Amino acid sequence: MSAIAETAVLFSPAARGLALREEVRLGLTSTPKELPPKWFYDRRGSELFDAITRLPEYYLTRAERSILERCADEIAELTDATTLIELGSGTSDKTRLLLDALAPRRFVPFDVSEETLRSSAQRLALRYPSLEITALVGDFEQPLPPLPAGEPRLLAFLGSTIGNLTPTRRTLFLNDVASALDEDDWFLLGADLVKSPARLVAAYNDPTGVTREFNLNVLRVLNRELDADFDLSAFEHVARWNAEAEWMEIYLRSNRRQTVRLAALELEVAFDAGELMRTEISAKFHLSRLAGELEAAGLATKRCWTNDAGDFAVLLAMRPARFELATSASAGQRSIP
Ligand code: SAH
Ligand code: AVI
Repeated sequence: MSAIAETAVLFSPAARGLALREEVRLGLTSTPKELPPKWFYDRRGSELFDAITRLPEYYLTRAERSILERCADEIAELTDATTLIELGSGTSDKTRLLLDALAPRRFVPFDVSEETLRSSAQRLALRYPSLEITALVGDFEQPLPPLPAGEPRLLAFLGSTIGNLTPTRRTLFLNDVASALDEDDWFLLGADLVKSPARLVAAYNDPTGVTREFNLNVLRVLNRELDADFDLSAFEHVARWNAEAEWMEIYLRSNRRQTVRLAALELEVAFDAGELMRTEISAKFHLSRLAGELEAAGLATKRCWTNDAGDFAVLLAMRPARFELATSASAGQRSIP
């Protein structure tokens, strides 16, 4: 078989553009202002995230990798999955541990960032020439498309990207995942755990400024795609631990009073000096409560693993037989070819 990965665009450039305009307009006209994190990830944003994963302070990726190194064989044994689907796949770097252990027939990486998705799918195609790869450009916050047939299937959501969803969105997402899976399909979830605020704050405030660049990158995306005139030097990176909500809050702080124009939206937005605009949350979890959230969505946790330091968890859950389906209103995205 030739080493070519097929790519299907479920989130068309037109739909993507419309979503960007709607979400940015809503976020910038809300009080307080906010921007959804999915718009960080153009090519540069994906590269910056990749650089974050190698920072000494950003323990998440290393912790999750160490768990997968230890448990990938067990995951393969328990699930016997022949199709691996990965949401928010990015570079699919850690996923190779799963691909090696499972040796599935088909891999379906799914990401909103088309360039990253295409290049990582091509890289994987070269490394795994007999693997059928169907890369999907899509938004996992919209109803998931029908998953490819070929049970047993394993749907992976790694990196604690689940922490970037607000609690309401997280509930909707988990319900959607449960609806998308058939009986005896599996869900593999990587989640960062609550720990000392000092370590958390350090992970999102690296002294080399990579996280700051990643955060500011969303303004570059808006300048390019919405013909906006954000002056990046007029915003500062702020990352704080919210102890009550148990999440990191990432903001851009306007360092002066200013007005920004977004020509494509015919919108002018005034910022006060010191005003905070939230660009991301990164929720941290307690293992038992997270398993409870999965259960409430109809997903039974069968196994979970943490790294030695107890920083990070990987949960393996399944759609038990006889679970009553709340059918997904799956109209938002086309089905998978
Ligand atoms: N899973 C990888 C990458 C995590 S970075 C890891 O564990 O390292 C988060 C990834 O999710 C990025 O590749 C980003 O493009 C993607 N992403 C963020 N929001 C998304 C959304 N709403 N729909 C689909 N992909 C999304
Ligand atoms: C992708 N996501 C899980 C990262 C996180 O840790 O919340 C994004 C990130 N933001 C700043 N640093 C990393």
